[in-house]
Amino acid sequence: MITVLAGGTGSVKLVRGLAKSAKDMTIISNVGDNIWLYGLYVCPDIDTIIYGLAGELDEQRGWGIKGDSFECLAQLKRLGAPAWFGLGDRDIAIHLQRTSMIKNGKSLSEITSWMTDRYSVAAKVIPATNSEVTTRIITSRGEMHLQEFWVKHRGMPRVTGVRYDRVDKAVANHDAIDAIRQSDAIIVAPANPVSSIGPIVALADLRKELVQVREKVVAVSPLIGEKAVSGPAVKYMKALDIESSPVGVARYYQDFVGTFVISKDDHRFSSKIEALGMHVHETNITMKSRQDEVRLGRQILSM
Ligand code: FO1
Ligand code: CA
Repeated sequence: MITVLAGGTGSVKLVRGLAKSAKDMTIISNVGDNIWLYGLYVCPDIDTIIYGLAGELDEQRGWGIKGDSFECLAQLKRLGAPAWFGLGDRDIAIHLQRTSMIKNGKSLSEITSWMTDRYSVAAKVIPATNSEVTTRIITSRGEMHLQEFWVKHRGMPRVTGVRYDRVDKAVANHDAIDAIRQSDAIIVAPANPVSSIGPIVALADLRKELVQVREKVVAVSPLIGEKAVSGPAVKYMKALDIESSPVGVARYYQDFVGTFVISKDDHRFSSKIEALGMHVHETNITMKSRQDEVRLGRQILSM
């Protein structure tokens, strides 16, 4: 069996590729992006992975359900409610049901397991923690929720810091710990290191497990050269003084990753990454098609 540490948009391609070859796959999902809106609990990374595996993801946007409409949001706007977050009509159904289950005492992991069943997704999806851990971005315009920074303010304010609210009090889901212990390989998806993988590995009990099985942990670089494949990774990395290159990411992952997969165009970084005590694997890591996803997935599984 394998376990994947994943965020949303940046991770779903590799997760989908791995699903084609891996029989028994567990995905440990970031929860730092989760947000309460209109009294509803929205879990973007969990939903992106499940919609992606179910074939329902809007792949142009990288989030939400394809073909969805936004009538409810338009009406909310008319009512004067803040409408900066694009909740689709069909997407809202999951937030309504999830919130009602939370109010009835279900845990986020129980709800997520129910959701994979409903969408006929074979993989297990486990929220990294059932505690509310929230990624907060510290900017020139004050501290705000990650979604406020990225969606409401379009990632424009200058970023000076990132923190994971309440991570010190949070405990990892026990099923996530078990999956790490039992897996033949643990794969870190090419996700934003600070906002997608960061909140998962900031859980002290989970990180401790990863450190112990470091030789089985394979990370795929989310950067090619100095640029992120997608999203604001570089902005967050700069704020945390992490060099914006695969070497910077490797250093950030140094204590819990044994093998680092980089683009074959990034050969010049290999020796620096090897000096961190990691194996380096150079290949084509861009995923533009389903074929690319499956090819990279297979390559990782055969390492
Ligand atoms: N991202 C956006 O850039 N704009 C949106 O309006 C938006 C809505 C949205 C709704 C549901 C959902 O599951 C995800 C959504 N996302 C949206 C993506 C989300 O903000 C991601 O967590 C971030 O892009 C960070 O990875
Ligand atoms: Ca995300």
